[in-house]
Amino acid sequence: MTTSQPPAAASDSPLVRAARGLDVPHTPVWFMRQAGRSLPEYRAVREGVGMLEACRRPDLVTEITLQPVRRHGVDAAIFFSDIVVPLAAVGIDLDIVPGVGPVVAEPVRDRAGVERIRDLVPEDVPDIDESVRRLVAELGPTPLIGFAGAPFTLASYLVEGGPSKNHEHTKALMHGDPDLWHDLCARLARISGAFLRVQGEAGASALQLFDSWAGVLSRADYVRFVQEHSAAALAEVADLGVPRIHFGVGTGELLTLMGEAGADVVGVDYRVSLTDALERTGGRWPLQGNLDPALLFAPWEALERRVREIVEEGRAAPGHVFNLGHGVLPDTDPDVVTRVVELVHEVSAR
Ligand code: 1CP
Repeated sequence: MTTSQPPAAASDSPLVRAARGLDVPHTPVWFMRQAGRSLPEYRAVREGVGMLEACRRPDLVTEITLQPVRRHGVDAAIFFSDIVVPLAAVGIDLDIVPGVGPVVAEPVRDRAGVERIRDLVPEDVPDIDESVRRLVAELGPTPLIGFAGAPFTLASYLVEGGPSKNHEHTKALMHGDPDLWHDLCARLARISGAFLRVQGEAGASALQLFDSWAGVLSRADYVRFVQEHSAAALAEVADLGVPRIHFGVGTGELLTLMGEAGADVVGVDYRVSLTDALERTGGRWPLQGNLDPALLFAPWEALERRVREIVEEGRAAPGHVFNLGHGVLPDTDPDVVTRVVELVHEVSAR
């Protein structure tokens, strides 16, 4: 597979410029989970097609990724896939169960389980390469954001066997057998890095590492057990020269550590204001965030006030990409999402 550069216009888009700390015509905005159940056109396309299957079909991936761009006029597309797609691609037996999330047939809790996890090679995911190339061609000046799950969040699904509130098996393994934990995370970092690289080499304009569940860790545990592995995944794509966004939920205490893992942009969830995030990170990184997704259900006046505040707070950062603090909730009214995009563009126009 040959390496493709992102289109020049996409590399000079508001999203990429903000991520590099350059001046922008308006604050760029996109939403985590902007494709998905909140859109009737998504539900129509997904009818009768399993999630993992949908992620491996370039016709569906292309269509679903483009839907929110057409409908909302967002400043970036996020590649339609899932963090467990590369795990399935290296032969781990798992499924994405509707209403639940990823479920792993045999949770990974011992050396034999860890040793079965092999590296991802581009030949495992030719469809991902194809989907990204098609999308980059269709999107033109709109940047495509590629993504992967970070080692800790991936490890949590593998060790717990599915979604978890307390991550008890994961933390037990981490503290009980640090060598095995580091071996597991080193393998996941290579998979994650390779998955990012496939998307970057096919022309994605930015890459986001989702460490969604890292917020359950103390700073000390993050440093001792996680940071180096996320850093390894991010380092795998450093030479591509596209901005790398590093995001987690409830990671207010970890923002600087996540930046120092090698990010160009630090994602902030709604629990910490952008002003506080800026202070905590010392203005070292552009920030992405951080509207509470539940506020999309609030009366327009309340939502508008909050959007304006976030845009205003973001002006003080070296760069600001407007987003939610986490993903769009399934019952969100899509028209409200479109209105927020318009409002962000209007109030931030320079
Ligand atoms: O059948 C369906 O429609 C299932 C719902 C769904 C969707 C639409 C899942 C299952 N994944 C996705 C797509 C998805 N997953 C995207 C699409 C692109 C976009 O943002 O528009 C992305 C970026 C992801 C990444 C992902 N998957 C994360 C990180 C982001 C986050 O939300 O924190 C995580 C944690 C997952 C695991 C996962 N996959 C699906 C669900 C419901 C979950 C979460 C389960 C849990 O609570 O642990």
